[in-house]
Amino acid sequence: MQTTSTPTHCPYCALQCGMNLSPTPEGGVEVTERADFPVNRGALCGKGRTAPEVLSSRVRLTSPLVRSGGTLVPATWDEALDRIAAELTRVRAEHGPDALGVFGGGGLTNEKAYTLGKFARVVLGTSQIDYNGRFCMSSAAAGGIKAFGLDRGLPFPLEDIPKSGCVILVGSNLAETMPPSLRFFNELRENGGTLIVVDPRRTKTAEQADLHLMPRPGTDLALALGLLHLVVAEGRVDEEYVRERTSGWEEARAAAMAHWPEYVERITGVSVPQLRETVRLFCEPESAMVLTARGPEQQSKGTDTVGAWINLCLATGRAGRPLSGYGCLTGQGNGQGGREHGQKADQLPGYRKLDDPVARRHVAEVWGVDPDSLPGPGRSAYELLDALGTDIRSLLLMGSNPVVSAPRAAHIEERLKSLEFLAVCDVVLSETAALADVVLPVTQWAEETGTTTNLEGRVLLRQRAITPPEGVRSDLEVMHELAARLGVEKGFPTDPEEVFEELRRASAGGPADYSGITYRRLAEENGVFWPCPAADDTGAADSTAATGATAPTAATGVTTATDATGDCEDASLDAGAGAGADDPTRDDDPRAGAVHPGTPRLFLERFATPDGRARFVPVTHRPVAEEPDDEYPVLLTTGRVVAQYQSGAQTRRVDELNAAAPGPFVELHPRLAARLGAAEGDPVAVVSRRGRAVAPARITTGIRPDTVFMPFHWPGEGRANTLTNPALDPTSRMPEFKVCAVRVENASS
Ligand SMILES: Nc1nc2c(c(=O)[nH]1)N[C@H]1C(S)=C(S)[C@@H](COP(=O)(O)OP(=O)(O)OC[C@H]3O[C@@H](n4cnc5c(=O)[nH]c(N)nc54)[C@H](O)[C@@H]3O)O[C@H]1N2
Ligand SMILES: Nc1nc2c(c(=O)[nH]1)N[C@H]1C(S)=C(S)[C@@H](COP(=O)(O)OP(=O)(O)OC[C@H]3O[C@@H](n4cnc5c(=O)[nH]c(N)nc54)[C@H](O)[C@@H]3O)O[C@H]1N2
Ligand code: SF4
Ligand SMILES: [Mo]
Repeated sequence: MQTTSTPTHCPYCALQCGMNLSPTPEGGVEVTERADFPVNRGALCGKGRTAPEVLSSRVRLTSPLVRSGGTLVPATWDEALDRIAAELTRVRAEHGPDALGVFGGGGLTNEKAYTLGKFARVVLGTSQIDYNGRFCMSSAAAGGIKAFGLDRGLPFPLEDIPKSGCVILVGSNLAETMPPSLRFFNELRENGGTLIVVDPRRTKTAEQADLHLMPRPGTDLALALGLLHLVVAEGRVDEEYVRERTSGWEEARAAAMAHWPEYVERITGVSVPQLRETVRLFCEPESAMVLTARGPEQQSKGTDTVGAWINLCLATGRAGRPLSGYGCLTGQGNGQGGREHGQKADQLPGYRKLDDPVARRHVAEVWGVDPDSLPGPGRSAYELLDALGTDIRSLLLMGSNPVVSAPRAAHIEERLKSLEFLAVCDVVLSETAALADVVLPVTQWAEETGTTTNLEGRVLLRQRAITPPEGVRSDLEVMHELAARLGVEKGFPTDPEEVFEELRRASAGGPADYSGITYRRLAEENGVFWPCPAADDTGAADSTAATGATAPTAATGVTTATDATGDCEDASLDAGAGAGADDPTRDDDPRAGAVHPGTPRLFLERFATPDGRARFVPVTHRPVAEEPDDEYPVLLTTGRVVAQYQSGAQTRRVDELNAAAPGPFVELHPRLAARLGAAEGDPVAVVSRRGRAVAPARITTGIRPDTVFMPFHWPGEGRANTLTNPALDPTSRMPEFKVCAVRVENASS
């Protein structure tokens, strides 16, 4: 046990709030305030504050478990690892490497996500790897890559928000999902800026807004197009910006013009005067932003929807300019870094594409393998889970709990049960781990060092603060041991810093370039924004001269932009002046003179496309995958509550959080409740084409009468994902978590 307090970051969401961990006299650890981290300045939500409770061996796994005679029984590490290695070897011999599935998570550190991707391709030789981030921000990522040539959730630090003129927050309930960030929006309003919230529910976030638009779920695409129509009709297009900095305007304009305000009002339920007011508030100030979260993104047209909101920003000159831009509020602790380093089906480290021959050569060289030995792209998360028990015979799962969180979860649970072999690494016995043949108990945040990349693109160091309990090992140790048992003795180090050093080299020159980042810098600088090329391969002096900035404060990293179809081209990115750029004179990197300051602000002079211009995407509205009908007349949408995290595997083990949010519920409008004859707290059944869920009614006028809402944090009878529709976005392969057709029944007996 260390005796001093250790600065680190929360294990949960993408804000990655800073916190100090201090040992207690009883041998535990407590969270104390860490005011120096600019994202939360000491503030924490209840989940972060109580996170140490999940470190306790009272709630966690401390011994490997192996299934024997139908039940999971404690086993030694050697028994458990030998069993996994034997099963993977058998399945591969019988069915080929693509019968081995791997599923990761956006909560895993960069080091783990990187190693998992390498493990799948180098040790198993399988293409069948994907991760839960596909269920999270993949539509925004696809939209960002199409328009800007690059996907980094926010192209600016959160600290810019209070200085902007207007923010439209589309389908984010950040008052519950990222509570400390609410401060930036309150400051925006104190400074005279406006906050517009788009959400079918009057959430805690919507309550803060100057204007709350309450569209029908699944209609954000039409809404954004209607706003763009009005921007054109009212002569508010920034013609010069469109000419100088974008391409494709004519097609996008023509597509938007087909979306008349009255037509959009009919589709969305947002009135024409509200549409006009939104356009006025967004266009009048000097600067403005659009931020999306899961509301508009978790739709079968999420990529197009994000594209439509980006078009609105581009037409009005509100991207790649100070205090303006489009951003996605990424969700998981390492939701950003987790999507950059190769646990995604089509990806290699550094946000490179697996089907790009140049990228394959580069990464294969770092890995010391033949580029031709690397498999090609595999299936997306839902498609992978859906193939379990058929093409995919075994699964190694790390950092996700799909029994609760996957769409059409009863079906996915069946697929998991039909596997020949399932191995799960987790800190607790999650609902998915409970189905496994082997469960490995692993170390977690406070017990191990590693990096995460928060929603701003800020790479952070989480430091080990306490000694893990007897019996657990890290995910990196697991992969090291399995690699050795499968005949790969080298290349799977257990020391996170050693992994990070390799990740730096693998990412060098890629869109998400970490090569200039070291653990030492991260500890000293409170994080570094990528891209951050190593000083020796930036050519900093030359490229800054080219952008006219003063060297080396705005060193420009040359990078490889990847478009949504997988083509790679050379393009350069702008490094704006900003927080990380304050100290241009650092010289602590032993290898070089000027150290790259990192890139807090992207696109200020060019976008990461081949011609430096942002691309408009011509999109038109289309309906949701499952429109209501006589049998299923109501829309179900799903999401989160403040006191529970995701599948609840961790937070449902904390008493204080369970007291605050004890179980599932169905939020419904009084008019719908009256039709059912249901009173507050009565059990109501929600039935979709996938199944039936029952939970107590929570009656509120803060939801549209045609819509019900369920949080998805619980298994069992009230599991929201029993109902959800796995209809996928054609580009991002994101399932339509945010809207499906249901019928609601009174379930009181
Ligand atoms: N407390 C808590 N915090 C979390 C998490 C958690 O599980 N619990 N998870 C983290 C993760 S991984 C993520 S991804 C983020 C998610 O953060 P958010 O995106 O803020 O969370 P959600 O509740 O999924 O969805 C946000 C809002 O979308 C609205 N919505 C539903 N349908 C639509 C629609 O069709 N259009 C629009 N415009 N809005 C719609 C919902 O009513 C909801 O209020 O939160 C992170 N933080
Ligand atoms: N209906 C509906 N469903 C949704 C959503 C929605 O809005 N509506 N949102 C979707 C979104 S955005 C997301 S991100 C997913 C999230 O859903 P999941 O992928 O299920 O995410 P978690 O519940 O965070 O699961 C993480 C698991 O990893 C374990 N774990 C934590 N740390 C570590 C570690 O270091 N190593 C290992 N090996 N394990 C660890 C945790 O104990 C937990 O069991 O849910 C999706 N599902
Ligand atoms: S807002 Fe997110 S990062 Fe901050 S304390 Fe809460 S869960 Fe942790
Ligand atoms: Mo997420």
